Amino acid sequence: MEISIPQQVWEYYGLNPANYQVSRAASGHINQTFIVLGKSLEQLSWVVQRINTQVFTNPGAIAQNIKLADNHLKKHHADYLFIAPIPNRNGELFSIIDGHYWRLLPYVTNTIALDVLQQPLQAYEAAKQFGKLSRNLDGINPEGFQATIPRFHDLEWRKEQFDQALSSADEELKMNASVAIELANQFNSIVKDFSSVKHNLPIRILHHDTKISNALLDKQTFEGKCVIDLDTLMPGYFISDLGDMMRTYLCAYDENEADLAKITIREEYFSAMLKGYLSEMGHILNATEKTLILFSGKYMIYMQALRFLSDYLEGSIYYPIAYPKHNLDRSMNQFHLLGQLYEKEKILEEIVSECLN
Ligand code: GN1
Ligand code: MG
Repeated sequence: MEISIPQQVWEYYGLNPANYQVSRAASGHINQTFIVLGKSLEQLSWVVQRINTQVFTNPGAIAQNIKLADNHLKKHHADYLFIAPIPNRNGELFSIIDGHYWRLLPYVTNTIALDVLQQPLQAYEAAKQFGKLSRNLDGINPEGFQATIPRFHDLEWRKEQFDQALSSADEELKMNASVAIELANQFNSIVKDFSSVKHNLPIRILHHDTKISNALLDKQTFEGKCVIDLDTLMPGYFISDLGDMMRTYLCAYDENEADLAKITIREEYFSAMLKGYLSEMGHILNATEKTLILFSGKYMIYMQALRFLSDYLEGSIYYPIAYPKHNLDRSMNQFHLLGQLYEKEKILEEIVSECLN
């Protein structure tokens, strides 16, 4: 059923719908997002979102985390552009209408969100924005922050979920996915590596969804402006953020590309991404974290491959699909990207050393 913005949402924020032109945002798997553009120049533009509460079962945790971060940023980094939801007429970050959670966010004019990068400069600028968020939140007390999705980036758990999905999967789906299943098992050592390194990593407040389309860049100059989509702003390890950047910055095609021959890694984007990220986080990451830069990519790409594959085996109940094998193709895309990362490991490690010096 086509969802539209209910009248009460407009009322909660004192907006008149007649003054706006509403369209649906094209990207984002989970929430429903509307772009609400002011029809005249005096009118500000907005983003309206309906939260997927099957995925985010505790929206209160999202609001709480954002408030804690917002207070810290206002106090210590007053100039930082933090895209927090606008409080409604009751001062709340969510407006609950017929059991659905709605929110209003500022629309940042003259910016673009890309699905794939076309210039290394964009990789530098976007990575710098995610690095800046982590740097500005460095030192914040993680107490009071909650996991908005428990065990979200716990690779051991994602592997267990995959094993479960496999054991209860339909025979036909299993047969279709036999190559991907084989790959899932082949790369299993990444889970063991994660288990052994995680205890040595500091807990930070991180974004946890640093895919490229969550960075806003200036439309003309591509200068980084801010990051969006703060639902998973929560405690975790830095490998989540840096890894998801690798997953989405390095290839010229996104996770939906089914032609595997196109899935290759662009070293110059890796270098630009890392420089941008380290320009903010270089002095904050500790020595152990610095040894795990390339590992972060393996960890996140493998996890996303497992998540797409598990969903395929479960009948595609989590990620919306455009055709029956979509999640299988996405999973193969990610395994291929992972393979490329291993193939280029030596040269990428050289770039890491160069960037750290
Ligand atoms: C989902 O909805 P979106 O596009 O922001 C997912 C991320 C995945 C991403 C893959 C809550 O993010 O973890 O990396 O799809 N978010 C959730 O494109 O599961
Ligand atoms: Mg997201």
